[in-house]
Amino acid sequence: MSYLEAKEKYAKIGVDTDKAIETLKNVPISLHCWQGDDVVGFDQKGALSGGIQTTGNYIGRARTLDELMADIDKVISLVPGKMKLNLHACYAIFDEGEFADRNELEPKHFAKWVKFAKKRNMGIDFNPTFFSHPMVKDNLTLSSPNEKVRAFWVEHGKRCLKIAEYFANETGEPCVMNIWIPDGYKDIPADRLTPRERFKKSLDEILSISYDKSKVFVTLESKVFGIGLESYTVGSAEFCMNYVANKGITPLMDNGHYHPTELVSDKVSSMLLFNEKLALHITRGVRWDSDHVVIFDDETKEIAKEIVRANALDRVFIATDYFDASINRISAWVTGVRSVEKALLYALLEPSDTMKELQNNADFTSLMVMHEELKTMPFGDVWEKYLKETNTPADYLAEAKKYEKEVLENRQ
Ligand code: RNT
Ligand code: ZN
Repeated sequence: MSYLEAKEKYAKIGVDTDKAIETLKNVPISLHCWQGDDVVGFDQKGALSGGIQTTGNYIGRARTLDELMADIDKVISLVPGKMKLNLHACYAIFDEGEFADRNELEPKHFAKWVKFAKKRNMGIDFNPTFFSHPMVKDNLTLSSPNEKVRAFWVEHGKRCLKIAEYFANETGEPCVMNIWIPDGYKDIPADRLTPRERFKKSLDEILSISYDKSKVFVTLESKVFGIGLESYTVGSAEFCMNYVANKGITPLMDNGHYHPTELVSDKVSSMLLFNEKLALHITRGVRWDSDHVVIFDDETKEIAKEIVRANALDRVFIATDYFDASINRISAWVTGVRSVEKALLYALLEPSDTMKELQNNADFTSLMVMHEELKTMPFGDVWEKYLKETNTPADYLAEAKKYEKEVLENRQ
């Protein structure tokens, strides 16, 4: 079916496909840099820690800044729409012979990233890295009972806040700075309160430095459990939600961080009622893993619908967060981001007013049928039109395979 036929079909149910495409073009997605190198970063050689794990050994992991930047460029060329760059502190860049530990980081260590982002018209989001580092002691950082350890990580947080402000000033776009710590215990703790008390104190200390709140949005990400940290998580959902509300910062929900029958799509509306902004990490949880590549599945669609129905595209910071080392990393990256965009477009093509009315009139029969009929509407034609208008190749797999042959295979 051609786009024009699809457009007509959607028009019949009161949906303007042109408008949906235009809207989507301006929704920024924050592209996580860590899919390219299996969350390794450039500032240390140890294994990934913090209760997260990348599995797989596909060829072509980006090992250097140049490789990672080239890969990101490839990804950008294969995804439609507006992108922001989402960096972690462990991607700091040092000159020959130079090194600065996490508690010594300065804006200058990210100058090359700023140049990269500016050239591509991207804003930058940022994450302090509270994992994969020798100062993570007994799986604890900001909640550590060891004052030296705690102070080290508090300083890291403060440094990152300054770097986030630098990103915002340089790019002219607000910077979302997300705090996530892995802290927790594998087995039943004797004290659940004091670690949380220390985490609270550490966050207070980090946030005590002055920063421009109109440019830097500090977010706090909760989690249900980490690998090897199954019994207790310091930064639980309740801790984070309460802390955020108390301090007036922004909540961040990662949809891989809840019990399997809990759905972030159902949480978005409540969060939007009580928070000016909401940040999301879009991922796909599979059993114990919270970081599979995002696909165009029901929950991704439902999250997108909740944002669109609430008219909150400008209040929700949308970021991707997953890592798969078992398949072509470029394809993994692109599949995830495109799936998020597909979900948003799908949501924008919902005749929301009509459906809300059916709900209010308690006509649940018609509502169910409408939900079902929408699934076989010619969505693919509208998606293809969006790709065309944004000059994005439809066949990204061919591009990813070509890049594998020409570039990735040489990274042995
Ligand atoms: C971990 C969190 C966190 C990380 C990234 C690398 O469970 O989801 O957001 O994935 O910061
Ligand atoms: Zn996350």
